[in-house]
Amino acid sequence: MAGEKPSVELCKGVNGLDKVVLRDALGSSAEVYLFGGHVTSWRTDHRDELLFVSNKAIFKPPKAIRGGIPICFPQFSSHGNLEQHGFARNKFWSIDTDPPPFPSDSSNKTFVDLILKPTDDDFKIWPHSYEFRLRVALGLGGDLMLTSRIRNTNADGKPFSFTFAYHTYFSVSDISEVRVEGLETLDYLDNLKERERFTEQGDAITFESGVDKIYLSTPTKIAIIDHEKKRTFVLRKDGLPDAVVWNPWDRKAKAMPDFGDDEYKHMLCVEAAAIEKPITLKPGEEWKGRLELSAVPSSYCSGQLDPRKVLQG
Ligand code: TA6
Repeated sequence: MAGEKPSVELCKGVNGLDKVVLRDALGSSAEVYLFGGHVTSWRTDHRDELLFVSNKAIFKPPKAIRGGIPICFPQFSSHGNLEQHGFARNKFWSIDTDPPPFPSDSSNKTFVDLILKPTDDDFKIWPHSYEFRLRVALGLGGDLMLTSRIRNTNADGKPFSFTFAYHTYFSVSDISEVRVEGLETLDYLDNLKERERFTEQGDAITFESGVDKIYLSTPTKIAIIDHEKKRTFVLRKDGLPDAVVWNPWDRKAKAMPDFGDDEYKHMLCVEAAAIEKPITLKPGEEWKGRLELSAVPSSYCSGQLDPRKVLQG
C-alpha cells in the first residue's frame, strides 16, 4: 500500500522455502527466493503481477522454478558440458551481510544482497572458485534492478570463462498481441534450426509460432509492447550484449511437466544475456552484469508512448 515504509522482509514462501520480500514506499514489491537467487514476483503499486510464474511451477529443489527470473550461470542452455542453464538456479544462495561497496547510489532503493559461493562438491562439476554477488533492488518508480558481480577467486592462478542470462519470464495478456522492438535487422542464432545464423526482418517482432532465438550484439534497450494491457516493458541491460527471445508455443508447452498447456499464451521470455562471446576472468577480476526493468503504461494506438521514443530516449 502506498505511503508505507519501504521494507525488506525475510519470510517463508512455497514449501517453506526462504524468500525475501521487498516493498517500496509507493506499494510496488518484489520477491526473491534464496533457492536459485530467483526473483519470482514483481508487482506494480496497483499490485498487478508483471512476471509470469507457471501455475504448475515446482518449488522443490534442486528443480528450477518455472517462471520469474532464473539466472543461467556459468552456462547458458546447452552451450557447454554442464547441466542445462548451469547450476546457479539450482543452488541455495545466502544473504550477503557484508557486501563490498556498491558501484552506484542505492539511497533511494529498497534492496537485498545475495551471495553464491561454490561448495567442495561443486568443484567436481566446475573446478573454479568464485564469488557471485547479486543485488535485487526496487527503484522508487517501481523499477526492478538486478546487478550481478562475479569475481574469480581461484588461488591456482587459473582464469575461467562462462556464459550468462537473466532468463526473464514476462507476463503478457495474449502472446499474439505482443510485439518486441529493438531487435530489428539484427543477426540471431535460431535454436529451432541447429543454431543456424540468420538476420531479422526490419519490423518489430510478433508471434504466430514458437520462437527460440539468440539475438547478437543488441542495443542496450528493448521494448516489449503488450497492446491489450496497454503496457510496455522497457528492458535496459549493461554488460550483457545478447538477448534471447523464447516462447515454447503449444507442442513444447505440453511436453513440459511444470508448465500448463495453454500458459504459452500468457508469457514471453526476453533474456538479457552474454552468450556469443563467453566472459573470461583472471583471478582477482570481476564482471558486472546489470538488468533494469520498467513497466510503463502505454497506449500504442493513441500514441501516448511511442516505444521507438523509449528506445531512442
Ligand atoms: O532461453 C531459452 C531456452 O534455452 C529454451 O531453449 C528452453 O529450453 C528454455 O530456455 C527453458 O529451459 P529450461 O531448462 O528452463 O526448461
